[in-house]
Amino acid sequence: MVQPAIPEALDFLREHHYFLIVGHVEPDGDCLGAQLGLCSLLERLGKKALALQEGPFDRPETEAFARYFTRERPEEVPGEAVIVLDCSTSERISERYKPLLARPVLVIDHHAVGETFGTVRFVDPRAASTASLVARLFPALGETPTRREADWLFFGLCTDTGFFRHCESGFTEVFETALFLVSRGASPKAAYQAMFGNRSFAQRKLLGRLLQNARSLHGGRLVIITQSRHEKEEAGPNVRSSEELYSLYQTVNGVEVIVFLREESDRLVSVGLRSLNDFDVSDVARRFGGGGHKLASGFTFQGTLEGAFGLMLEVFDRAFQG
Ligand SMILES: [Mn+2]
Repeated sequence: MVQPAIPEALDFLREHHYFLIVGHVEPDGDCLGAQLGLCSLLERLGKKALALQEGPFDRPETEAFARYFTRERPEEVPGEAVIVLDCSTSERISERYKPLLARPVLVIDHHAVGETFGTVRFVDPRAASTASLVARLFPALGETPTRREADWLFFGLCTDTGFFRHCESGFTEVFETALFLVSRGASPKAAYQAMFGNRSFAQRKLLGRLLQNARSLHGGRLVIITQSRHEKEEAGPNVRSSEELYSLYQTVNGVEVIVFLREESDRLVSVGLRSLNDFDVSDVARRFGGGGHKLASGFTFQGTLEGAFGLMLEVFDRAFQG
């Protein structure tokens, strides 16, 4: 049995009839799967719902989702309500959709830290994914997910658990949700293929290159990987390998934190942070205006690649000595 949804969220869904469903910028599988699953549920309940997303859909596992989303928000409809998914703060919402926060807003999220925005909040940090929370809405509203809805939500759950690799003992909620979705037709095999298959040759070459760029610091506790703009351009548009990069370096003996610095322009570096255990990387990300979870977070650095590298050295010199 999946856990119950909170009554306030159910009332919000019952009361309104026209919904705009918003996620975060640079959407991942959890955000997209949760948006589509919820949109489809609301339509089946006889409501009007539109999933808004401007992408980019440039990860190999999210490309196929693009066609289900609308980019521009339509003319305002009287009484319209907004649902924000998978956003720990309103900063995670694209500028294009931020004006929508003036409407009644239901926030559905599973991040532990964040800003308390929205009219009604259905937030459970014990849930492994936002898709898990959307899954709870189905039985609570007397509905059963269709195969397609189950696939979307299962994909979200698989994304945020790294296909169950990040689940520790006691994470029974994950498997209760998985059982619920797989028994409604979700295919683990299809989800695995969608997550890890469908890579291009260029992607594999890039991965090889970035593996070479990694530096091991603090006796192997810290790994910093850099990608220059030149390497990014050489790989071609929409070629990313960051998640695989993290998972490969996570298998290295003694590693605690992995930092991936990607030069976006000569004054902008995106910083991705992953922790394996106790180190809370969301702390670091928040200090520099970013966000995320304890084990996965990120921020944008205004400056050069060398500057970002230096900053990370400074931060972790202090952190690992203290
Ligand atoms: Mn999520």
